[in-house]
Amino acid sequence: MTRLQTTLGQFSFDSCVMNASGVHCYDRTELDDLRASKATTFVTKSATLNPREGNPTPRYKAVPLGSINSMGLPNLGIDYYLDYLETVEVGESSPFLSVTGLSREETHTLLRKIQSSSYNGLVELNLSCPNLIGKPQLGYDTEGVNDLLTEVFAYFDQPLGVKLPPYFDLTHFDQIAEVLNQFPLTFVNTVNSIGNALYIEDETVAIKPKNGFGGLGGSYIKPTALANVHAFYQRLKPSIAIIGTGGVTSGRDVFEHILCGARLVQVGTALQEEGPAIFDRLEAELRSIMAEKGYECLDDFRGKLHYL
Ligand code: HRO
Repeated sequence: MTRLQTTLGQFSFDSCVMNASGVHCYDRTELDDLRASKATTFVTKSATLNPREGNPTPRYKAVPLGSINSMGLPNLGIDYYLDYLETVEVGESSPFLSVTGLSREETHTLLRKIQSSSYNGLVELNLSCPNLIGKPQLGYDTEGVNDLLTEVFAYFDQPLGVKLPPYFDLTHFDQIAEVLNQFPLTFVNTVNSIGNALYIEDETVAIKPKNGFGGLGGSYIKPTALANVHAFYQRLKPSIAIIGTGGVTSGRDVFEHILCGARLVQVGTALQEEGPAIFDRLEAELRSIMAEKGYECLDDFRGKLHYL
């Protein structure tokens, strides 16, 4: 029997697939669905200090090879997700609470609130929302990431990771990895959507905010996601685990993320389109690939990508 168990820092998980933040994780009902599914754990929608309505609709569109979104961070506010997480036992395997501040001060307020709450599980700091009008993605500002994490780790001692935007140049991987390696991060989650893409139907954009510019997800972005997972696998110190996100629609895609070095694999667009039953299918497809290749557990092939 193949085993899909994995670990991340001090936590261990029965399987390796879960939702990506932003998909099927807005409220209690959706989070309960994930907990009832074969997803091994879940991450919440990125929370801000106050609830937000998000951008005008239509703001998400499924397209033939993926999706484009400009949701604009609709969420129910940090207190809602902290209340929800009080009902969830953080044991050997933890949920992920995703947060993002609209300013540096707000990020600190959020993290201090978490620190003084009863939630003691994993926290994902989203440094890469591409859809906030007038606000750049902090993940592209290496110095800004360094300054923020320096301030954060002066007081924050829960297991913390960062959600990064995709990078496209090897020197940019070198620069951001050098910064990240200076901190006691539990994980790096790569990638968020490819920011500010434009999808056109006939002569018109597909979504309303920002005249159609939005984050690209789904099959379009798998090669970029795999490159980012593997580039960080090659550069990060081994104590920083990698979560692979981007372009996962099949067990084969999960297999490829793990081959590139991922310890957990998240599903966004395909979960939005197929619903939480997708986790059952992904696990079954992954198990059958592993069985065919004679792999008994994820360690048998994690990070062991072959080069020519
Ligand atoms: O809410 C969004 O518009 C959004 C967020 Cl926060 C994010 O991190 N990534 C994305 O594609 N959309």
